[in-house]
Amino acid sequence: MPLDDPVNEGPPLPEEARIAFRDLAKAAGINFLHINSPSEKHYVPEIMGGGAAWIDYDQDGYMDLLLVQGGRFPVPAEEKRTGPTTRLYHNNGDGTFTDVTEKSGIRHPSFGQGVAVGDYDNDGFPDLLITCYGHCHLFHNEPDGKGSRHFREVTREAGVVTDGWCTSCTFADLHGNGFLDIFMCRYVIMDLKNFPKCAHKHVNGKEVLIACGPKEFKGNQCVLYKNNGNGTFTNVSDKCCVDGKGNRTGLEPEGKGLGVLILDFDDDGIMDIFVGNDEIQNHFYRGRRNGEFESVGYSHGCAASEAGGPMGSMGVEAGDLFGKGNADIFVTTFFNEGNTLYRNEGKAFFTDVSKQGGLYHACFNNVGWGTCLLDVRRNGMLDIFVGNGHVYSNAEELDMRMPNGEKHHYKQNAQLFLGDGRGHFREISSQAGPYFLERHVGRGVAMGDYDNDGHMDIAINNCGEAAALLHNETETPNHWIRLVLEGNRPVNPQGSNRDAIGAKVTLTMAGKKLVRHLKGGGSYLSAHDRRLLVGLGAATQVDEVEVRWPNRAASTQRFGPLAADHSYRLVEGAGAAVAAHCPPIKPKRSN
Ligand SMILES: [Ca+2]
Ligand SMILES: [Ca+2]
Ligand SMILES: [Ca+2]
Ligand SMILES: [Ca+2]
Repeated sequence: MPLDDPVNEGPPLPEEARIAFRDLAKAAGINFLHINSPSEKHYVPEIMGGGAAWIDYDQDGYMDLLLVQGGRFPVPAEEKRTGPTTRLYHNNGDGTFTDVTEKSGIRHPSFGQGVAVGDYDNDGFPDLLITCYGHCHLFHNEPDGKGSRHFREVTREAGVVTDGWCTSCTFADLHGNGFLDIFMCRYVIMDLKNFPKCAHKHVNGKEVLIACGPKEFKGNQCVLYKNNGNGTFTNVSDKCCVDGKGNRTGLEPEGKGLGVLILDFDDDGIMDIFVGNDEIQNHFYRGRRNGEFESVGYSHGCAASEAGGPMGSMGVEAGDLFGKGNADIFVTTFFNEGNTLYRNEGKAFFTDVSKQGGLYHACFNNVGWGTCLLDVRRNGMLDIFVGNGHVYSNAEELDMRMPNGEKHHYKQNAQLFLGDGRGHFREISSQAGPYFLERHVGRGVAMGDYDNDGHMDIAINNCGEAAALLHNETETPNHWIRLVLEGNRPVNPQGSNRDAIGAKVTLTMAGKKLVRHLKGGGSYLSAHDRRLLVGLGAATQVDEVEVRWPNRAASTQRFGPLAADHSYRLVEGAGAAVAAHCPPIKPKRSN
C-alpha cells in the first residue's frame, strides 16, 4: 500500500548550508589507533580494517563506544595475551569517554574484524559478538561485583566456536522464538603457507606487489547459529534453507560475505536476509516461514548490478529511501564500480537504480566501506554517509589513474549525500565539515547519538589510523523523536526479542507517514545505536506510532500521540509509551 509523501517535500531547504560535522575523537578522549601492521606479503586482512559499535553496556542511558582492533597478521603467539586488542570506551555523560578496556573483560587474542551488539539472553543488558580472522568471540554482559558491568567470554560454552575468516555479523531472531540468533558472514579461504603473490604491472614495466583481490581465493559459507533459549546455540547453516523443489538444504556454500542485513524486506511478517558478497553475486534469503529460507537473489533482482555482473559489495544498509514504506538496499562497492542502490518495488523485488539515484558516478573512483542512513536535516528524508579508502596501501606507487587522469590515493575522502525522500541523492561532502576534506582509509562506520541531543553522530574506525568521532553540529529548526523499542519475551512466551530487532515502525504526523526499520546488521563490520532517531520536519507531535513487533504473529500495536523532541520507551504489550532514559550530556567546563 503506497504511503503519503514524506514530510517537507519540495526543493532542498536553505539550512543545508549549516550542515556541520566535527571530529571530536581526541577532545572526547577516544585515543584509539587501529593497527594493521602492513607487511611485504600484503596479506589481505591487513587492509580490511575493523568495526565500530555503539553499545550502552552499563545501561546508564549513554551510548558507549567499542572499536575493534587488528594487530599483526597472523597474530604471533607471544602477542596473543599482550598484543593490541579491541577497546571499549565508557561514555562519561559530559562529552568525554574513559577507556575501560582493561576491566571490561573483552581482551581477545585474535586479529579483529567485526562486531555485533544484542541481548541474546533477554536479561536487559546488551551482549557482544566480535569476529576475527579464524575465530569469533561471544561475550556475555554480567555484573562486575563493583556496581558496574563487565563481559565474560562464553564462546565455547555457548557453542559458537567458529573457524574461517569471520567478518560482518549480526543478532536477529530468525526463528520467531523471541531469542536472538547469530548470523555471521565469512569471507574467503586463504592458505597462508601458499599465499599467492599478486602484482600490478607498473607503467614502466616493473611489477609491484599489491593486496590480492577476492578472485584469488575460494569463498566461504556464512554461519547461522540458532539460539536455543538457554544460553546455547546450534549451528543450522546446513539445514536452514529449502531449494525451489522443496528439498532441505543449507546456506549458499560459497560466499565472500562482507555485509549483512536482516529485516522483513517483503513485508510478510517473516525475517529475510541480504548478504553483500565481494565480486561474486550477493545472496538474498527470503524467509518462507520462521527458520526456513530460500535463496532467491537472482529472481529478486539484488544478486547482481544493472549490468548483470557481480559487484565488490562491502558495506550494506537498508531503509525507506523512496518514501514508499519499503526497505530499499544501499551497497558500497569497489572502485570502477558505482555504489549500488536497489529500490524495493514491494514484495522484495529489487531494481538497480544507482545511476538515477545519483550514487553511481559520484562513488565511481572510491572504494566504499562502512555506511549509515541518517537524517542530517531531520526533515524525514534519509541521507547517506560513506567511509572510503583504497585497498592498495601502495596506490601512489602504482600510479593508477582515474578516468579523469587523476592519481588514485590509498586515503580517500568520506562522502555525505542528502536524500530527497524519493531515492535521489546529492553529494554535499565539501560543505559538511573539515573531516570531509581530509583523506582517510575509511572502514568500519557506526552511527549513534552519543550526546543524546537528537542529532546523529558517526564513529569511524579508520584502517591503520586514529578513529574519528564525527559530532553532528548541524543547525536546524526541525524536530525529532527517539523510540527505544523493547520486546516482552522475558515475560511472554509469544513475545519479541527484548531488543526488538526486526521491528517495523510507522509514524503518522499531520497526515504524513514515515516508515523506519529496526534492522539487524548494516554498515561494514559495525553496529549502530539501535535506538531509532527519527527526523520529523516541522511537526511538533507524532499522532501515532504503529509498531509491528518481530514476534511469530507479527502483531501490531499503536502508541501516541507523542510530543516531539523527546525519547520514548515503547514496550511490547504495555498500554502507553513512557519516557526513555536518554539524558542530554552535561559538558565539562573547560579550564
Ligand atoms: Ca553507557
Ligand atoms: Ca544479555
Ligand atoms: Ca519476509
Ligand atoms: Ca548527537
